[in-house]
Amino acid sequence: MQESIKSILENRPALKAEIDKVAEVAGYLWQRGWAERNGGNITINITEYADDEIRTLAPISERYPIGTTLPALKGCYFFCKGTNRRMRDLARRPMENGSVIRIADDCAHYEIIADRAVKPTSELASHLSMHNQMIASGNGYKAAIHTHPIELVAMTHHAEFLKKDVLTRLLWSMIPETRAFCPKGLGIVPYKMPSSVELADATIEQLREYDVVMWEKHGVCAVGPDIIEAFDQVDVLSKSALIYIAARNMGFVPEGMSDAQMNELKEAFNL
Ligand code: 2HA
Ligand code: ZN
Repeated sequence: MQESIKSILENRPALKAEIDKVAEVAGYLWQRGWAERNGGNITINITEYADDEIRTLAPISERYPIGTTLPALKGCYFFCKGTNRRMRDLARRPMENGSVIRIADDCAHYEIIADRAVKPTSELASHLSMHNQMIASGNGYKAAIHTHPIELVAMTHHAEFLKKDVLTRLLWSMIPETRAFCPKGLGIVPYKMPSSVELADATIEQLREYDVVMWEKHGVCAVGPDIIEAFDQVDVLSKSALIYIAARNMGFVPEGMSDAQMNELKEAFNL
């Protein structure tokens, strides 16, 4: 097994453009303080860019188990941040801190095909489960992000905020953008062991209803048509959390927009 010499991105501008977006978002996560050390991960479905040459590339790793079987992923290709890699390094050198994987025909294993044998994220089971569900639902989403936004994680340390849709309503009511641009709100997954299949299963359960899912005392997952839009959802929620905290720091509980004001937005934006 030999690592490829030339990058899979060479002469593939459309694929490179998607990887450039991953690098851009990785930089934002680091700048926000949401990505300490190796914290967080990004995966994107790049199957549409897998031409005949990519499909015949020899693997550069052994076959690894996903940990679960995901039938909708047959024949799919993903770019994944590497496990134990830093988000800030992914921002500068994506192909050295992430890799392209091919899902095996049994839908339970994968192999790395480019550029280097960088093993994918420890949360691969959750990420691939999210992609499996997105493909099965036909929503056209291609990106999944997991990150550790300080204020949103802090909010999950309060039992009241873990009740269904309490946090959604609170965050929606802080500023109109959040109601408009995170229209489904956020689901909650009670604490589970990081990297576990139980966490993956609980996450996709919530994804049936929401595009953003909070992992209690750990972080956020979000999905979207591309990685920029997945990031934007977390960004607007985080902005709302900061407004709430700023108000509490000034010594008052923020009033929040009224139900009538939020419904007006719902109708205006056709949400
Ligand atoms: O990849 O964030 O949840 C590091 C993590 C695990
Ligand atoms: Zn994490």
